[in-house]
Amino acid sequence: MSEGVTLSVVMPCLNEEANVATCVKKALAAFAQAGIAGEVVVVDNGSKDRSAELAAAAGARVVRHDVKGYGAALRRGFAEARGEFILMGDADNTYDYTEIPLFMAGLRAGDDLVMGTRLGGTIHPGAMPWLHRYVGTPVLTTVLNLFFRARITDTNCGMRGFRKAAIDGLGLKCNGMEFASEMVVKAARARLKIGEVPINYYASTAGRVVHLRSFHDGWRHLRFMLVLAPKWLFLYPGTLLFLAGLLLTALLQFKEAHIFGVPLGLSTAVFAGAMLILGMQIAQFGIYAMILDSTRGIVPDDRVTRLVMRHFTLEKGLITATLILLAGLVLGGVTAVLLWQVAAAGGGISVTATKLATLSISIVILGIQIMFASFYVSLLELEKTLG
Ligand SMILES: Nc1nc2c(ncn2[C@@H]2O[C@H](COP(=O)(O)OP(=O)(O)O)[C@@H](O)[C@H]2O)c(=O)[nH]1
Ligand SMILES: [Mg+2]
Repeated sequence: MSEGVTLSVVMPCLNEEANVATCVKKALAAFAQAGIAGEVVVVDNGSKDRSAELAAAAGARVVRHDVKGYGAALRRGFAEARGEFILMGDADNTYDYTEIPLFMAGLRAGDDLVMGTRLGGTIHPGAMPWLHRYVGTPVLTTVLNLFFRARITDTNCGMRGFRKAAIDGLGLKCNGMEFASEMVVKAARARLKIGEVPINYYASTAGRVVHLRSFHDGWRHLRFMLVLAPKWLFLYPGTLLFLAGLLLTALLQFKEAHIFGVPLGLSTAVFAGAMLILGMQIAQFGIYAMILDSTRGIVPDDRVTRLVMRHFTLEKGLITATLILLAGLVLGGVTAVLLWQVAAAGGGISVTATKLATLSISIVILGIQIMFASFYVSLLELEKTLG
């Protein structure tokens, strides 16, 4: 890239006067030892101590940024970086910058993103609180791997190397700590090549103010993964609920059907109807979200989106909806006749007729819902054709 810089080390820094100079010096030493044409960019946004001055004295280019937050600082640092590759890491001396060559090896071998892994490496005494080591990080990592098939072992690791152009294309936006998740999630969704290297993780200086707030930031990471995984948030649970509703509805048609010895009666019919409607609604949100993702073009289309995009037309949607609606109305008519007959014969509540009434109402609702959903999907698709 420009001016012959191969690697830019970007460090976000907020009140790290005890450690930032050491970090900068270690990175520069690694450049010298491995023969890397490198630069160190320290991004400070509001340190009240001498961080900026000490970082500059140690040989870093210090950039001031006025938007607060870890993600905001890093994004500014990436924009300032002149290298073809970037390595990001904390300025608290918890990461060992002499390990830079490990990341360079991965990047030179063709990885777009090389994640450090503390869990797969060595966590030195006092470096990571118990809650993060055994709960937070493993849980978030498992969710990430499940949702996005990333196959990494430490999603929260703050030391990462990447090809600048690959990450620039991801449209990263977060300002806070959840930026760490945003980067891996979007990289995995965009099917970038992600590698991993085991690293050492050390305790920082005693008494240092930690910026990460366990529950607040943990939730923000999780929230982020959920909204970027519409299949897991909406489509799978919604479909499951709908199928369970269908199964119950089928069972309800048999008089002798029992679940755990209890006969299936009117309340089960009401539950089944609710499951059908709710399941369909939740799954529909998933389809909207997936089409929206594909409209934005950062993510390769998945199978469901492709299927919808290829086969869906507003007319097909409306015809299907009308047929379902008609089926519901016919069933409703039949039910009404049945109810009149029972009433005429002086009977009380007819279980069969009430079950049918519930079912017909559910089917009518589903039909109407599919009708409006079809309009909404075609609106989203229009966005894609126009965009
Ligand atoms: N510039 C800047 N740096 C920040 C901000 N918040 C955190 N940092 C830096 O980002 C790095 C990570 O923060 P840290 O407290 O070590 O989080 P942890 O390693 O996840 O516990 C450190 O180098 C901090 O100085 C911020 O708002 N602005
Ligand atoms: Mg840290």
